[in-house]
Amino acid sequence: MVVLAKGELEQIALPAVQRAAPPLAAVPEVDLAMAAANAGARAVARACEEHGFFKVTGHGVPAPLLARVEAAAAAFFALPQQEKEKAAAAPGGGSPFGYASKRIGGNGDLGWVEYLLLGVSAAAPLPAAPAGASPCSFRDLLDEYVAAVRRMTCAVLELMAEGLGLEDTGALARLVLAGDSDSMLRVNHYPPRPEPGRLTGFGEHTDPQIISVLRSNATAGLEISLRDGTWVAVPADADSFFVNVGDALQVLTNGRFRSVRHRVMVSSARPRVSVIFFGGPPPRERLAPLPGLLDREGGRRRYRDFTWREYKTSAYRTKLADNRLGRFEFD
Ligand code: GA4
Repeated sequence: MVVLAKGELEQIALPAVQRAAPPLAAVPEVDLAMAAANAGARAVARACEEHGFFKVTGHGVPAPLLARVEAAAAAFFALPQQEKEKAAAAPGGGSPFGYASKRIGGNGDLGWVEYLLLGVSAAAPLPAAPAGASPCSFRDLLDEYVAAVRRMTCAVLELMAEGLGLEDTGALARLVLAGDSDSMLRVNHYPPRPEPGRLTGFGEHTDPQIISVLRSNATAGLEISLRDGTWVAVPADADSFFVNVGDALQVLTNGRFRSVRHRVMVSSARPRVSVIFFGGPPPRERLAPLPGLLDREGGRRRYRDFTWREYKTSAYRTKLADNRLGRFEFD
């Protein structure tokens, strides 16, 4: 990673509180393998209402696949800067897709991170592989990973629908399985901090999509904001996945599930690598409370009607920390 130019580091919006956040005492956890027998749907719904966040164990994504992805990601980020930048120029690459370093989005946000961002819709042919030592195999590997994680994501979405009491328990999963689902994969590399202290790796934000499914190496850094605004650190866990409720799911549940504000702080001397699958709906999809939900909630809608395309266009014009749903809320 190129060292930041003098003065550039100061532009990284560091949170006012530099003290380490206390650990989240009880991370809500759902064992997918046992969910049916274990009232998993109710536990998932509770976690989504309270935190918009939970851990998934028993996920069925093979450990060797996780290890291969982690090793390939580490190898990619270890390439010379020039090689990595070629990935951004690859066909199908380029903003917002491809490789980037320190710059997050197009509106001036900076973080102590470099990353690959790829479109991974369920059916469309995938863009060309990023350049690198063995680019084709890296892209192929990521495709294999996405297929496994998408399957698991759908199982989680079905539990959410069941926990919401929906008759149609496939309603959420279908959005992510659609051939034109607007889903993405992000591979983040947070280099070790250059000097003691805490740096903002990825500033606080909510994810715009329906669901984000994250895995990281055994390095801490992820923090979430609780309902009362307190930041808590999520203990590292390289074997499990973490699920975030995104803005679109908050809207689909009329505010019942909470899109969780989160960030990544870099305080470790070890590099952190995370891989996140963002499950998004098709662009034309109208985001409105799921059928059956409103009847039970007094019939009052919290958000006006909009499509995912409309929301995404608006979200991509915002700064990372902005409240993106605000302008879609009824007074
Ligand atoms: C947050 C979730 C995903 O990482 C992402 C991010 C995107 C980007 O990095 O380009 C955004 C950010 C994310 C939210 C608001 C906009 C868009 C940066 C930014 C300032 C890929 C996404 O879809 O939205």
